[in-house]
Amino acid sequence: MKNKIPLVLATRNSGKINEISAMISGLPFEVLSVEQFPGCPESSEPFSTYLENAKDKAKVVGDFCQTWALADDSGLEIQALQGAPGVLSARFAGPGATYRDNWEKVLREMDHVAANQREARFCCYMVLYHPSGKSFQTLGEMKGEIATTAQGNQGFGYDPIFWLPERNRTLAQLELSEKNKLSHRTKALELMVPHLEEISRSVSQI
Ligand code: ITT
Repeated sequence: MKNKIPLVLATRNSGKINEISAMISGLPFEVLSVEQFPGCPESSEPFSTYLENAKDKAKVVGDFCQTWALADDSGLEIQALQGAPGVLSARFAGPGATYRDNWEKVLREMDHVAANQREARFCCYMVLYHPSGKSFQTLGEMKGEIATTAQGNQGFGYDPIFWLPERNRTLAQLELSEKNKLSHRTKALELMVPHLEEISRSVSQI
């Protein structure tokens, strides 16, 4: 097939863009950014579930750009905090919070929590949407623990406090290629690959 299929990443999070672009680079899709579509609206993520928010993010962008759109809504869930920050991960320390504000709040709230009760997981609900109405959804998860101090400067979001016992490091101490072998986003995208392949096959037959 000569032409690649346009696919807009429905996010303005540069960490996600770097990760997804690297993961998808082997497939016959031309990965586009919302910045290439002036005036492209953004979902306000109004829902209380990841899946509804991910669907809304993908639909808002796909309908505007009239192409396939790929979105994810993801978050950190901490057992000792009854699943918080959860769907509010991006805004845990309030509207406009920085990544640092958010992970500092987690560290403060986890201050009293014993070493053997610091389990956490990332989850990623991914939605691939086309304005014709076709859509696919997948879920990826990654288990770990909340560190007692922030370490590392790679990645984004809560990576500096997400401890991987089997690596003896936080996610922010891993290179992007290493994180991309393990992450919740990778797992969701791996499950999306058969759908992307099916789309590329059906387009190449036209
Ligand atoms: P978009 O909505 O534009 O995609 P966002 O940053 O608002 O970007 P989410 O609504 O999905 O993304 O919020 C997810 C938050 O969860 C994100 O801001 C991070 O704080 C955190 N998060 C998600 N995936 C992460 C990862 O791989 N590493 C660290 N933190 C992550």
